[in-house]
Amino acid sequence: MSRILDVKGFEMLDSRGNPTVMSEITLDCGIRSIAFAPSGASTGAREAVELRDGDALRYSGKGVLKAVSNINGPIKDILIGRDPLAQGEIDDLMVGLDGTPDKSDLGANAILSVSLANVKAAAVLIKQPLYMHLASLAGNSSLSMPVPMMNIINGGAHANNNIDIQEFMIQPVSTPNFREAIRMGTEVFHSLRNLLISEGLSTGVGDEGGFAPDLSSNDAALDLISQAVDLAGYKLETDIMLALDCAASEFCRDGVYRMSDDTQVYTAEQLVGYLEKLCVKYPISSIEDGLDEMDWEGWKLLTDRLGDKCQLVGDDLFVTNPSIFSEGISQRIGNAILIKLNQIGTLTETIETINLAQSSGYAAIISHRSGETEDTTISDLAVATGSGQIKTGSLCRSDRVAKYNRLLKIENEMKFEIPYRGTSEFARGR
Ligand code: 2PG
Ligand code: MG
Repeated sequence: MSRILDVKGFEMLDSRGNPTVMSEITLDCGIRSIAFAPSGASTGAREAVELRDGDALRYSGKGVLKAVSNINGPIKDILIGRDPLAQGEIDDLMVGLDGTPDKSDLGANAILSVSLANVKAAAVLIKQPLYMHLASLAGNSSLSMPVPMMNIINGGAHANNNIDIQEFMIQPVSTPNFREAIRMGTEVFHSLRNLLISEGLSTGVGDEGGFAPDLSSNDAALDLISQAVDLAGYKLETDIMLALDCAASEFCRDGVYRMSDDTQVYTAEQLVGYLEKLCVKYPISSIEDGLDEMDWEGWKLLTDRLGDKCQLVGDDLFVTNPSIFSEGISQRIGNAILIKLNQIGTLTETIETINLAQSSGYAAIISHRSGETEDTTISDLAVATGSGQIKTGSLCRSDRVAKYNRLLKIENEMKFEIPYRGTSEFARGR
C-alpha cells in the first residue's frame, strides 16, 4: 500500500493575477499530483477563511506565504505516512489540526489545495479517472454530464461596468449531449460578440470571460442575449434558457437594495416583484442569490413566490456549509445550492453538502470562483456526483475553457455513454 511521502505548498497566481495556493503531494510509489485553491470576489460573509498575509509590501497584502508555510509545516507533519485513499481521514485530520469553525488558523486555501491534491494522487494510484474515484467517494453510481451555466455578460463585482446583476448566463437544454451544448453556447457567445460590435459596444471581457459592456439596464443585457440566441439560429426557451446570479448581497445596504440602473431603492418585497416580472418577460430557469445572504425573511418570500417556477440558488446564502444549509432546508428556503469547494475548505465536507442537497430535493450546482486557475477538478466533481449542472464561466479565458475542455474529454472517454441532463427538471426550472 502506498503512503504519503511529502506535501509541499507553493505561492502561485490565479486568473486575476492574485496569489493563490498550490499544493503538491508525493506518494512513496513516486506518484505526484498538484491542485490549486480558487478565490472569490463576491464572497459570502460565512465562508471559510482564505488566509492572506496582509503584508502591504507584497502583492498589496494578498500574498499567501502564511498558508504555504502551514502546508510545509503542520499539515505536512500530520499527513506524512497516511493512506491517500482514506480521503475522509485526511480531511478530518486537517480540520482537527486547524481547530477553528472557519478554518482561519491554517486557511481554507491551504487545506483545500492539499485535500484536492490528495484525491488526485489517490485516483492515479488506483488507476482510475478522477471522476470515477470521486464518484465512489460520493457513493454515487449514476454519473451524468452537467448542463453548463455559461456566463456571457459579466457585471457587479466581476466587471468594471455599470451593470448590477453579476452574471447573465445561458443554459443549452435541447442538445442530446454535452459536446453539442458547448457548440450551441459558443455560437451564441460569438453572435453576441458580433452584436456588441454592431451596436458600438465594448467586447472587453470581465473576470469570468463574459462580455462587460456598459448597458442602460439589466433588461438591456437580457435583450442582447435574446437577440444573440436568435442570430445564432436558436430559440430561447426551447434551446436555451437564461439564468442569473444577482449576487444581491453586493448591492444590499442597510436592509434595502440599490440598483444603479434604476433610481428606485427596492425593499426585499419589491425586489422579489422585480424578479417575478423578469421571469415573465424572459425564460429564466434559475436565479442565484436573488436576495442578500442575511435576508432569510426575503428569501422565504422569494421561495413562496417563485420557487415552483424557477430554480432559486443559494450561494452566499448557504456557503456550501452543511449546517447552514440544513437550516435553510428546514425552513424550505431556496430550492438549489451552489457548490464551491473553497467556501467550506475540504472535499469531504463538500461531498457531504452535495449529498445533503440530493437527499433533500435541492439541486446542487458545482461552481468555479471568479478567481480561477488551470485546475479542472470541478469538472470531474460535477460528473462524479451526477449533479446535473455546472457553473464555470464563459467560452473564453483558459481558466474557464479548461473546465469545459476537461468535460469534453470525459464525455469522449466515456464514448458519449454518460447522459446529458439537458432536459432535466432542474435545467428547465421547477
Ligand atoms: C459567484 C461566484 C462565481 P465569486 O458569485 O457565484 O461566479 O463569484 O467567486 O466572486 O464569489
Ligand atoms: Mg454567486
